[in-house]
Amino acid sequence: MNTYTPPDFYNLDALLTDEEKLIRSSVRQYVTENIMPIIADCHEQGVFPKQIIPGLGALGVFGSTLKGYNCPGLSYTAYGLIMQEIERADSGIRSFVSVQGGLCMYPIYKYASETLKKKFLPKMSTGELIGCFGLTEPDFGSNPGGLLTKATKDGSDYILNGTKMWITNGCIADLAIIWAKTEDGKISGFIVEKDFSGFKTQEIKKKYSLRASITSELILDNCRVPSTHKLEVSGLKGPFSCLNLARYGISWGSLGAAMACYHEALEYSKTRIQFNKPLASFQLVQSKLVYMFTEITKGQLLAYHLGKGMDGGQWSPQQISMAKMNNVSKALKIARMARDILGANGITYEYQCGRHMQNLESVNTYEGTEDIHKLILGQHITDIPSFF
Ligand code: TGC
Ligand code: FAD
Repeated sequence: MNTYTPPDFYNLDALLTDEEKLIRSSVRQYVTENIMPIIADCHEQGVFPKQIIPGLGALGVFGSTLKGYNCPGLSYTAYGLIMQEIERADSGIRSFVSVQGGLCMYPIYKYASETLKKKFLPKMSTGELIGCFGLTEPDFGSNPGGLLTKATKDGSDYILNGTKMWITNGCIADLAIIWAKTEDGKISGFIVEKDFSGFKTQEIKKKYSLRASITSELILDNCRVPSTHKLEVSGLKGPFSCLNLARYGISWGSLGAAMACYHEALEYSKTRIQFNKPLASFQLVQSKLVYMFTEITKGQLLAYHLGKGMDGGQWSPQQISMAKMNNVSKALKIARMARDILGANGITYEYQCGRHMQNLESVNTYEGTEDIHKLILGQHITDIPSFF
């Protein structure tokens, strides 16, 4: 297979800073040398490759937009490029990075005391400490406002009771950001350390998607949490403010997966001969390749422009919804098309597109399903909420 060169049809590279290009090439090199050679086996065996954590930490990918606490304070565009390069290898590895930085380090940085920031953030930036984010429950996924986990005040502590479901990194996490309702019915966040009494995790097995990522159930059974560990934010805007950064990262990450599939399908179609001609010479195959190329280019424009808007402080959650919804949904279609072009070979671990296709089914569901983002945008343009 030829060297990996992703499409840049509208010459977006010319708009990136030298620092952004350098970060992208460092992460691309790390991914090529350390993740690509092992990822198919990890996916097949259902194993998360923990050995890559220190290397990713040394690259500065955890909490990369945060300033101080050993975090590099990179631009949102640089953060997006990092996510793109990592998800080129596998959505599960990008998930690990999204959760660590966007969903765990960010709320600690924004809403925790200085003491806890100093305690957790430097070690999370290197990957010595791992976080997970518990919002979803067995009966409350798209509608987290209904969540049942309770936090009851008891002296200087809170007692947490409830169950969280589908939690990335859960079983390997040193701390969990848990969203629970206090006695006034408002949603609050708590930092739960793994050795707090009453906190247990259980890995969710037998997944056919995101197999190189750990997904867990979290059980809080009279879990005692000091009130120092309660985050300074009240209501759903607490968890949703974290989702913005993670959803933005996914809009870039999914492009990385799409680019990997496109590259694989293009190379394959040039060398696979049927009816005495390469597949790439047939009009129907070219039509599929052109669809992929066009959708990747459109997705790049969305992600790039959103990133530069965020760097300049000009963005809205609805813009992030459009980028997440569109780029993941198109990446999933691209992965399915690439799998189709590869014929029977497309279902094997010798190639990437089948694995990306399986992973992107989860990416289309988590961080707000495709339809939930449609409803967010529907409300934005009509002023009429139609969630219920
Ligand atoms: P709604 O009434 O719309 O809002 C409640 C309060 O939240 C504020 N808000 C936001 N604030 C910041 N950023 C955002 N994006 C915000 N969206 C809403 C809003 O202003 C309001 O504030 P206030 O002060 O007025 O109280 O809430 P709703 O209950 O009607 O929600 C509607 C809906 C469906 C859009 C929302 O519930 C939703 O987004 N559902 C999707 C759930 C979701 O995305 N879960 C993700 C779980 S984490 C995960 O999947 C990790 S995957 C691992 C990986 O990333 O790799
Ligand atoms: P449901 O909410 O039951 O939705 C099912 C279907 O109904 C979807 O198609 C949805 O679009 C549709 N639907 C729902 N409501 C409406 C409506 N009002 N109108 C029209 N259609 C609707 N969560 C965390 O908190 N932390 C994590 O780290 C995390 N990691 C995850 C990792 C993986 C691999 C997966 C698969 C999920 C993860 N999640 C995590 C959970 C994820 O956020 C939820 O799966 C997601 O929010 C959807 O919730 P649900 O699965 O309960 O589906």
